[in-house]
Amino acid sequence: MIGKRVLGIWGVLSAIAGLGVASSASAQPVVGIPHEWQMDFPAPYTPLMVKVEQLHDILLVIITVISVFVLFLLLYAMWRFHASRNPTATATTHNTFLEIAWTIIPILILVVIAIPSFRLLYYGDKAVDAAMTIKVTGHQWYWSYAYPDQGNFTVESRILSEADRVKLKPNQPRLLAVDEEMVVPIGTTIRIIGTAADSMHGWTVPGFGIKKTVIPGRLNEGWINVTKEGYYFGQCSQICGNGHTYMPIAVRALAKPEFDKWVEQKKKSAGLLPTTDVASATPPATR
Ligand SMILES: [Cu+2]
Repeated sequence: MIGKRVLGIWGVLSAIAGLGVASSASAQPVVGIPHEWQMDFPAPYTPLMVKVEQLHDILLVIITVISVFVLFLLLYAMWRFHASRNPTATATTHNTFLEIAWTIIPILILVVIAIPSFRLLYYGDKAVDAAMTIKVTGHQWYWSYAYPDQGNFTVESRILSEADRVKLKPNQPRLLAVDEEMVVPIGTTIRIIGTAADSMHGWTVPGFGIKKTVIPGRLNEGWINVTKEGYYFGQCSQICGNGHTYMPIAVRALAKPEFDKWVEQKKKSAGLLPTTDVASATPPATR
């Protein structure tokens, strides 16, 4: 049953991939998206998410060892001190060695957990040598992305309207697809500056390991460095009002030259560049 279902999912996924290739040669694959029967984290597509998963794997080992040890103690106590095997209970109340041990050992375990946790928090906190910045602003109920290093144009990103949703393309998952994605170059350290225009929102893309609460009047920083071209999806993760469900996050990661082309096009439509390469026959009047 499950095997059949998994096969079904793979069938659908490969069909989607196939359609994506067929519809346009330059179409980006859908990469960062949850899938049915998913267990564990989404696959990591930034150095930060790789480290998040590594920390998770260490913690999983530690909590498993602790849980098995406590379970063993419980079962042993139930067996060893059962009334039939131990009819007269002792009046022991203190054991200095045990008390010191069960205080010190958990402290050491917490320190062992705290060191990589703090290291990871600071790793994700500030971008080091960022090549560019994108300012993310949460609105009720859409996102806008400003590109200050590319001429400061802004892209507004809204969920596809109900009318568009009936004819979704393969790279447009329902309730996650938007009219204009945030576009980023791959292999580039990008500083993400987040703020909000009205209420608090949460800019969260699971495949990137980023989850920034964005707050009006404040700037919060994070960074991404996407390793693979494609579409990535996330959702607002801060209850922000009745449109909270309908402000998905879609990111399109492109190779650097493709990204530069996209920037040129955006600059032109924002009036930041001349719309043609041909010099004007009538030069602007000089004072
Ligand atoms: Cu929101």
